Amino acid sequence: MRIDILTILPDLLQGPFSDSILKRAQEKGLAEIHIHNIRDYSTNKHKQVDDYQYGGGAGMVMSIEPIAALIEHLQSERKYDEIIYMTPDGEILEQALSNRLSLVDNIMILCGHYKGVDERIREHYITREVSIGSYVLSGGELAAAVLTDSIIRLLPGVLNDETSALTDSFQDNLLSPPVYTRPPEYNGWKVPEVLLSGDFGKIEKWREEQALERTKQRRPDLLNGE
Ligand code: 6GU
Repeated sequence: MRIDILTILPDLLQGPFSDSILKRAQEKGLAEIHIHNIRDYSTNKHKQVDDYQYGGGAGMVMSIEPIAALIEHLQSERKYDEIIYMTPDGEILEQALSNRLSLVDNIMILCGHYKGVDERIREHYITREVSIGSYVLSGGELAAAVLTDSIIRLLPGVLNDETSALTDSFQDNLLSPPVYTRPPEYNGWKVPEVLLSGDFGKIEKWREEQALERTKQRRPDLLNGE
């Protein structure tokens, strides 16, 4: 799997991919993440990547030329399964989308900024528009990092115990049950007896009940298939 991220703020994206699971996935050769600076494709004297919007109004718009040049440069090298635009007016990211995207080979992700990109980019290049929730971020970079993380961790071999992505919250529309580790008692606060019982049948049943109860309490929408 290869992910190319197109941004005007490449430094903002270095951190999330140089640590922990995403770093290891790249070191193991399971994922390649390439960050491209849109500004490098500006032919403008001042390396400008935005401009005033036609029709007037506050806020700059990301210009078509440098983004189109970068997209076409990448497309000349390989075929992309998806070209995703990160924008607050996109489809809200859910686990099912990450699951689907984890099965393709090449993804491009364009990070939005300012008032957004020239609409012609969306019309002619973008195959999918994604938001990570109903709130506004300063730019699409953090959202692109969230989307990338949610995809890469699903690739076979990325997590140490391959089954652990399968038991994540949301994979079966259930939240995860509570977890505990040593000590068995702290400040008088005890770990549930059943977890110390060694009876794996009982433990599994308890976890299922807890997961269901937690989902009913916190996210009943998941149970209703909403
Ligand atoms: Cl993808 N971009 C921005 N700017 N804000 C967001 C978002 C994306 N998703 C939620 N809020």
